[in-house]
Amino acid sequence: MSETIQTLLQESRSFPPSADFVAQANQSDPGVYQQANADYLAFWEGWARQLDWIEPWHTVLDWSGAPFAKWFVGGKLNACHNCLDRHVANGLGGKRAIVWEGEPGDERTLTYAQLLEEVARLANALKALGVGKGDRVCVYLPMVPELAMTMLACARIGATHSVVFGGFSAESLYDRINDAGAKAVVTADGGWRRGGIVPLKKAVDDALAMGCPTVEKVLVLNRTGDAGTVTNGIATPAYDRGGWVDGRDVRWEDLVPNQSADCPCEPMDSEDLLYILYTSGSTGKPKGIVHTTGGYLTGVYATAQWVFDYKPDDVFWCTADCGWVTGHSYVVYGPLANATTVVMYEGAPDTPDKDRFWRLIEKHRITILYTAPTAIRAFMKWGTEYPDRCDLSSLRLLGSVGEPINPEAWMWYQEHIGRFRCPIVDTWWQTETGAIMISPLPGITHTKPGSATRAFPGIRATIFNDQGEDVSTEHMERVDRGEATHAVGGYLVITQPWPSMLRGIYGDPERFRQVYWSRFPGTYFTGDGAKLDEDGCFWLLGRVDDIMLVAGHNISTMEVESALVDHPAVAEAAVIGKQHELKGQAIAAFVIVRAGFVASEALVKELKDHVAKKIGPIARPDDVIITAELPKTRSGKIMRRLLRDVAEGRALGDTTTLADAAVVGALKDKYEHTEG
Ligand code: 6R9
Repeated sequence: MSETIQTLLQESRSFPPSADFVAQANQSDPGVYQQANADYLAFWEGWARQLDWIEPWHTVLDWSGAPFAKWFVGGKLNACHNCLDRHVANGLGGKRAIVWEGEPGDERTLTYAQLLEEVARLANALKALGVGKGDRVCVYLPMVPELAMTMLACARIGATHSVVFGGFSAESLYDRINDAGAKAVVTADGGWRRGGIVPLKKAVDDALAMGCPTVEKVLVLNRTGDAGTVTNGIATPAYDRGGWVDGRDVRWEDLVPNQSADCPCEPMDSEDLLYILYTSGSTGKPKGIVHTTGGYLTGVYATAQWVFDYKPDDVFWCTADCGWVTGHSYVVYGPLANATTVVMYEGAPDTPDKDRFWRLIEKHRITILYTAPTAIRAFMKWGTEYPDRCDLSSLRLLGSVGEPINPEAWMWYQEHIGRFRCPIVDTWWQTETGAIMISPLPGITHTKPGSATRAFPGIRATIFNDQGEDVSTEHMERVDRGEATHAVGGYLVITQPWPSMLRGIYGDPERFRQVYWSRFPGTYFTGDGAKLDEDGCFWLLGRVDDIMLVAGHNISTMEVESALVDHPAVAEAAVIGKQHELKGQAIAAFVIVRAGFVASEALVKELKDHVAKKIGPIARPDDVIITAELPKTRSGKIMRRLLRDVAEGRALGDTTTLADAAVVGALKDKYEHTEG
């Protein structure tokens, strides 16, 4: 990777925080990095002390069983208590906890006191279904308040939740239910998406029909409930039709409202399981990532407070679904542990129109928006008229997560959404890390379009070469002497434990060691490539599997994509390396053009030339395919593996995690007709 081409680093724009932002920031002292890293255990202990503990810990970190960490050993606490009860006890019962909007436009607001009451009833309902401490509960719900409630109710009684994204198929659900050995499933009749109903209960029925012997009960929320059929004067809601199994299936409205609102929190060991979350992983069997209670809560609490700079009046909207880790850490646990008001939205960003996000911001006076580059690029493609017609003046901070954000998208976000008033925090982290690891602190960091900048205080991230040598130390010494002229690149690794780190892969300790700890023994391998620039800022390059070797040069797919998106005609690009007899790999690019541009041979040539000019002739793509859609996982990550299958003329691999399976078939046809 040492030869990696330096294009991204032609990006030299840098934006210091405004004096006004600094003056009010939760953290504005640049010395915090040095202080935290001088004694990282004391730093994290300071954060943990800000939570309520039933019993204190005796040891901050036990790393003797590495790579299986234990944090705040001996401590006891309850995550739900820390997200709800303690705020109500502190006089915040009347503060809004969740402001929710359904796709059809229905709304619901829950104060901290109301949310606590609902969660306590639901916790008692789960108990009535036989769920107790240590049991696993599979949660398969749309983005409705009941989803957050179910997570918190599980935490309250010490059950482990395993949320499965509502867009996943019955088959994915079946795999996840059985891997976790779930005792109960919480679902809904359906959820709203682009004006239609996603049939969730039906998928649960299909999954259970394939054989899920551990499941005893299914709790079913009536979300979309049309009137259904009426037989002999008795109405049967739509969600009861077919598939309903008496004794197994229980209607939410029959059980939950009758429960007592008094349900004490189960005292949990700091290392007791809080949840399992299956990674979207684009290859292989899904991994059940395990998170425990004390360290996880400490990590999300701390990062949310400093990265998002919460103030008592903030209205925070993280657009992620709770089916992803971003929804766990920054819709539910991080903001609620900080007593923040969170916005939840059920549906699509273009329903009823392409301004839905901006209408939500305008209506709820949202102050902090946290979304993904894939969404930002869609907004760029749709055009600025949609945000331009809305009042976005309530916004004061913007965040990005999920993929590298290319400089063009970053600048667009800053100009058209932040209107040059809002710092942007590009946050790098993973399901496995539990909390944000690399990100600006908005009151300190000079942000750069495309760079996630620095590791959070108390986190040690660095770059290793193929031999496992740390290439950053010497580089940073050169930086200090003012001698560093270019960046160093390699594998992003984390060299010391952190509180919210995964505690393993559920039921598979060997795979855990092998996937994360064997490439560089003793060090956590992220699987991502990165560069460190002459200011010590990280530039993420995507998964190392996505780095191409073209005629002896390492070129990251992300760099070529960035160069393409820099062209005015390009809205989105996905780049892969395909096998090539002479070069090893040749570059193929799949490109979506912006509204107003037409696909033509001249444009294809222009794009190839553009990349060659921006990066160098070596990076000139052999193929540029103009397409209407790209194959993505449901969390918006491009599935390059499938594009490689297309470009290399193979039969298509596993497409079950695709958001829209038809996309690849169409691309394959198109590729075979336009190749060359
Ligand atoms: C939080 C989340 C993790 C992978 C990660 C990396 C990519 C996430 C990023 C980013 C560049 C960022 N990724 N954030 N790449 N810049 N700000 O997305 O978790 O779904 O587990 O994905 O996503 O490749 O390794 P997860």
